[in-house]
Formats: sequence, structure tokens, C-alpha cells
Amino acid sequence: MTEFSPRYLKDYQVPDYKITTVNLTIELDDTKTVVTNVMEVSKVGVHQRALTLDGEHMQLMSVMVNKDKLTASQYQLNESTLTIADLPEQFTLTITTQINPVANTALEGLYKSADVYCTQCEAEGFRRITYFLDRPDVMAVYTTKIIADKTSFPFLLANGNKVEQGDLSNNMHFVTWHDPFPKPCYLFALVAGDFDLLEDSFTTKSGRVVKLELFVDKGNLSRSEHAMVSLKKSMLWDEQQFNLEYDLDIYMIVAVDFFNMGAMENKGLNVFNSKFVLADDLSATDDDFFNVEAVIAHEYFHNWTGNRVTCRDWFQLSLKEGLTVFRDQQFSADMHSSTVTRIKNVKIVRAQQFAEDAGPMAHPIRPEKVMEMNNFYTLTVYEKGSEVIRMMHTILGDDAFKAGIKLYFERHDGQAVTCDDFVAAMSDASNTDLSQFKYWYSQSGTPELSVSDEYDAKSNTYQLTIEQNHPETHDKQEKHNLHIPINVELITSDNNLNQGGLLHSKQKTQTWTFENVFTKPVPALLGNFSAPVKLNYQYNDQDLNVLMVNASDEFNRWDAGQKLFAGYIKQLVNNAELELPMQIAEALAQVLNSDADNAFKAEQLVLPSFDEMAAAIDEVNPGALVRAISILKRFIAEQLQSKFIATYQSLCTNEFAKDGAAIGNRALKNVCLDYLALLDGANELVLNQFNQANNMTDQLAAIKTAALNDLICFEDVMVEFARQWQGNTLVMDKWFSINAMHNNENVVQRITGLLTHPEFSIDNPNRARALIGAFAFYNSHYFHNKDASGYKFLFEQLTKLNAINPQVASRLITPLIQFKSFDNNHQQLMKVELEKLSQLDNLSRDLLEKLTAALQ
Ligand code: B3K
Ligand code: ZN
Repeated sequence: MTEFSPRYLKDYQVPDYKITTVNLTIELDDTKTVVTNVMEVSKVGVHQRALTLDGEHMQLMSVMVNKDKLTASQYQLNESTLTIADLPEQFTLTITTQINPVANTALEGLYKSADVYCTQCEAEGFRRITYFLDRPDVMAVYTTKIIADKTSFPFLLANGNKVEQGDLSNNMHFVTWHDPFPKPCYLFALVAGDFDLLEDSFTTKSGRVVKLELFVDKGNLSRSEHAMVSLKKSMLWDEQQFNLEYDLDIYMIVAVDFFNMGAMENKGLNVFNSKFVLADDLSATDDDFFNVEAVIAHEYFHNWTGNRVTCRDWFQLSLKEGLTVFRDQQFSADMHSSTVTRIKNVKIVRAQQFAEDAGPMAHPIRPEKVMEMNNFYTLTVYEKGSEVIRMMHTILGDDAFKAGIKLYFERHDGQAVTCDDFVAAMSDASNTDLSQFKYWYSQSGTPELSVSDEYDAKSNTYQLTIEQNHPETHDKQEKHNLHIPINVELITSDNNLNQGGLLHSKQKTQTWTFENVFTKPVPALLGNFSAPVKLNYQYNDQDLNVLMVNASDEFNRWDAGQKLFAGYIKQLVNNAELELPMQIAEALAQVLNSDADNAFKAEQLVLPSFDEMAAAIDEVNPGALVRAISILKRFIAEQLQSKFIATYQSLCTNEFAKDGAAIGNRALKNVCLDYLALLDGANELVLNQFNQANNMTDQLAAIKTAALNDLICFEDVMVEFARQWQGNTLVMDKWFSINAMHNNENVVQRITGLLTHPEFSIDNPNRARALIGAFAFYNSHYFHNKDASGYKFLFEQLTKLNAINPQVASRLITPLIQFKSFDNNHQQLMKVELEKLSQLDNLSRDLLEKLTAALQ
């Protein structure tokens, strides 16, 4: 195996040198881009230590200290560093490097996405552009001059404000940008290409007019409006909620097709995966619209939480990501149904983050040990990180939380700080002791709460006892009791009790007593998912029914239904013959008849997913779990057939609208379709919906239903869909995904064939994720096939991706390394493939880190 060593949070040291200004001149060329980097450098403190700069995958052309060009004997160069000794207190360092953007398939540093040059520097990509102190606590003021051919690259963009431009000989031109805000190098960005440009402006609360520019591939202007509208909503929201105003005169967003993740918050110049920019009624689903808005908001919010105040070191990543996810979630909740938005967040935590905690890569939201930083842009750092911020919000209340945010910016604007600094601001502003709460930052794993209760009819008292448990995690960390905020609502069947509130669990076991309780209540625990924990309380069906109907909090009503379903799915895993009680169907009939909004009803009707269930069960037999979910689903479908048909029909309309009600209607309609797909007449229904659809939500739901139920019309609708959408990259991604989700024993053959489809390219992360990822993540049935064909398929693709794009490979290996969730047979089969991968001789650091953890 290749040798790479980890880094530890405890080893943090302030840098020996600071770099205060950076002047870059970048002469773009496909294979020989020349970067001249002129830096003002000075020592931090008095010392004689050498300067060691990071640099990889480049050719060093020259090094100059002040006016002296160094000879090779005056510096030390190896694969990843450049070291220069005997330096003065302060000096100008000029470094020239040459890079090859076209060969850069890892999409880190400067690369070419189709005909566009673009950069991705977070976490450690700047070191592929020039030699630098590539760490977030080195902050400099950047000036960037870009030179390129004028015809092919009419737009030359970088951070900050445009200060100069002009023509050069040979049809070349240049543009110079200056960013007045000191920033870490991970926020540096450059883009060059030819685009269509959507222009707008936003007037900030203090009256400054900010230019807004959205750059998209030629011909895509009509699909970029939603992103622009979302940006303006985000800017307004951040002023209204947090009093945070944009700071530069211009905000630019560029959409590119080749991108490793969703988007990047580079100062003043966001680079986006086109998937999170482009959307129009015909080609984007309601979820796509929602996600575009959320990602636009997320990146915009980073301008304060991330850019103005950044991270001291990468272990602090959740400082900016957890907080910014929380902010984008609050924004989405304000723009849409807050309950439905919250349900979406919670499902991700329960299904995926809990699985991460239970797997070999378990880590605290502030990791302590990292080999490859890109491996830590995780559900734990992001989603659990957001839950931790949310708990502080719950504990402190909205006003005190906002006072904490205000103090955080007063203290740290322009600095690179730590999670401790953030919590200190929260604690000081609210006068609240958060010392025990801080263990949430250092402790990995999902806590489990065991809850028991006792009702005394004589004294009319009710007691709740809550015990915290902290199961061992793969990192073998010592565990502490945490400060866990638990939202409790006591519900009675006659619905006349109004008690509850926020309990603060801090000890191993604690008991709370409620007085004046005249009938035995049912406790709705962990309302609105007030903490990212698992909960054990012995509810019976009747309790859950009471909660489904009477809980005042919508979230609790939904959650009770999920618990009811989950209980039966667990039983069905062990006993497929189990007789299901009519009450389940009756409870859902009540849901269908209620006057709740349709988006919420849709959520209430959806069964817990395979992943959510897998995270809640030990040693899952995947086949048995898939079967259990489908037995319950079929039972509900059969019992409620006529109601589903009636609801479905009542929601079929020829008019297309995009308001909340219309979106809710489509959601509910398609949940009905999903149930009806199990019954007679499914094929006709689906075909009909496919043919009638005047929007992507309905069209996609039709082909997905055909795939998941292996309906006769499947091949036909897929051919027709591809014919209609060929050439539309984002829609064809959906088509590839649906192929991968086909619930048919020949699916591996199908997707193997698609690897050579003219529109497939493994180099494009969206495509790779669409085909390979959708299979491994969403086709639980055939990915876990007993013949191991699913695992082998993933192995084959990972060997290719390891060499092409390690970050993508490292994401897609997730379902394999989580083998411990499954029964022994499956574990063994998965391990065989992991062992094979670990033998690769060019193993990337990204995969190596995960394989080492998994096979330990
Ligand atoms: N900060 C970036 C993620 C960078 C990922 C690097 N592998 C996007 C975001 O979270 O907003
Ligand atoms: Zn982010």
C-alpha cells in the first residue's frame, strides 16, 4: 500500500510565515498554463526556520526572493513541498509554475470543464496552482490578472472587483481583478470561457447597489432565472434575519458541467455544478427547484459564515459548514412549509448520517485526525454539524442565538477561528454555560436515549425517566454524557393536556415529574427532532395513533406514523407471514381525509426508506428488508386502493403551476401513484401519466415508478424519455439514474451496457454518480444481490475512478464500507471487494484512508 500519514488537530501550530498580498498572473493554455505568483511574505515572530510551501502536480519554473533568482541548490523541492531557508524578515517571493489543466481529471486546482477553465481550491487545491502556504489561517489580499484568447474566452473572471482590462497581441486579452478582503487561498477562484450572462442587481439595506451576474452555457439563459430569483431572496433573508449585508460591488455565479460537488463559495465568484443552477418547468422537478434555491442560499450565506469569518484549520470545517447548513435550512423552512422542510432534513440525518456514525469513518463534527481532507466533507460535519447548531438555537432561543451570532462577528470579522470561538460567543452573549454541550463537537457516534415512564393516578403525577447511552464507535473514543435538549409534549387521547416543554438531559439517568396530570398521557418525545439521537420508548400502536392525530406539533404527528411503520417493518423482516392489523390502514385513511396540506400528507404516507430502516436495525439482511417494506406497502395499497385512486384522480390536472399548493398536490399524487403501482392497472396508470405529463416531476415519477416496479411499459417509456431529452445533460443524468434503479435481475447487465452509451462518460462526476452512484445507493435490492454482482460492479468502477477522480471514487465507496450494518454473509462478500481495492498499486489517499479504516 501507498504511504500517507494522517494529521492531528492536537498538532496545530500557528504558521511561521504570513503572506499578506498575492499578485497572480495566469496565462491560460490547455496544457501549459503559466502562473506567476508574486507574494509579500514576512516572518511571524523572530526565528530562523525555513519556509515550506505546499505544491503538487505542477512544474516549478523559477523562484525569486526579492530580485534574486534562486538556483536549484538554494531550495529543496519534493513531490509536495518547496522549502527555502535563510530568508529575511520580510521579502517579495516570486514563484512561476506551469500546469496542465486538460490533464486534470481530479477537478481540483485549475481544470477544464468542457470549454471552460475553472478552479476548485477547497480544501487543498490551491497548491496545484502555485506553491503556497495552503492553509486557511494564512489570509492575503489577492490581485489576479488573467490572460487568454479573446475569441474562445471572452469572459475572464476572478474574485473581487474588475480593475483593468485590455487587448494584447495575437488576439489575446487580459482582465485584472482585485479582492480587497483578505482571504484564505481556498476561496481563490478563476473562470474563463464563453457564456450567456443573466444580469440583475440587488440594493442592500444600506442602499448599495450590488451587480449580480449569472454565467451559464450558451443557450441556457431561460433556465437560469430561478437561480437569480433565489439569490435575491437569500440576500434579503440574510439582512432580515441576521442583519448581514453583502460586501463587494459584484456577486458572480458560474455554472459548469464538471464539478465534484454541489457548488463552491469562492469570494464574489461562486462556481456551481450546473445541476444547482439550471432549472425550468419542463426539465426540472419540484425537488430540483427546491435544491437550486437551497444551494444558492447556502453558498451566499457562506459569504459571512465561512468567508468573512473563516476556519483556523480544516478540523474546524463544521464551524462554517454546520452553521451554514443550519442557515440554509432555516431559509428553506421560511420559504416553504417548515414542517416538510424539517422532515427532509431529519430523513437525511437518520438514514445517512446515522449510518456514517455506525461505520468505519465515524468521526466527531470536529474531526481529530485526517489523512485526506476531502474525505471530511461529510454528513457528520454538515448535517450533524447543523443539528448541533440547531440544538444551541433550541437551548438559547432565537433572540439569544442571534445575539450570539452578532457577537461572533463583532469579535471575529476578518479572522480565521475555531469552533470553540463560536461556542464562546454563543455562551457569552446569552450568559449560558455550554461547557458540557461542547462535547457534541468532540464526540462521535449517535447517542441513544432509553425512555421509561410512570403514571400515578392517585397523585396525578407523571414521571419520565431518560437514560443516555453512547454506543462504542469505530474510532474507539471515550464517551461522555452530553447536554441533550429534549422537546416533550404530553398528549392524552381526549387531547386536553397542555404540558411538556424542553428537558435538558445532562446525566446518565434523570427523571422529570409532571404534576396535575389527570389521565395517563402519551409522551411525544424529541419534538421537531430536537437532538440527533436515537430514541427507545415502548409505544404501542394505540399510543402512536393518539400522537398521529393529537400531537399539536405536525412534526410529531409525522414522526409517530413513521414509528408505527418502522415497528411493523422490523417485525416483517423476521416474519414475512405476519398478519398486519387494519389499524395501520385506518390511520392512513385518516391522514388522507384530514385537512392538512397535501405536501405534509404526502410525507405522512411515505414509508421509512431502506436506509432509514437499515440504520435502525442490527445485521440487516438486505433482501429481507426490501421484502418487508414492500409487504407493508402492498398491504396499505390494497386496503386503501379506492382512496388512493380517488385522491390520485382528484389531483390530476392539465394546468401546471409552481406555487406551494401545486407542488404539494404533485407530491401527494405521486405518492398515490407509488402505492397504486403495486396493484392491477398499474401499467396503464403509469403509461398514462407519462404520456400526459406537462412537467418533469410527473414525468420522472412515471418512469421511476415503472423502474421500481419493473412494469411492462418500462422499456418503452425509457426509450421515449431518452429520445425526448437526448442532449439535455441534466435530464439525461436522471435517465441514467432510473436505469440504475431498475428493479430487475438484469440490472447489472443493463448498467454495464450503459457504460459504453454515447452519452456516458465516467470523467463527468454527475454522470458517474447518476449511473454508478444511483445503483450503489438506491438499488438496495440488486446492489446487495447474493451473487455479489452488485459489489463487483462497484469494485470495477472504483478501480477506474480511483485513477481518474479520487474524490468521486471516495464518495461512491460509501455503501461498501458500511458493511457492518449487514448480516455476516453480505459482510464477507463486501469485504472481498474492499480487500481487492486495497491491493491497487496506485491507490489514492482518498480511498486509502477509507479502506484502512474499513479493513482494520
Ligand atoms: N465548501 C464547499 C465544499 C468544498 C468541498 C471540497 N471537497 C461547498 C459548500 O459546502 O458550500
Ligand atoms: Zn458549505
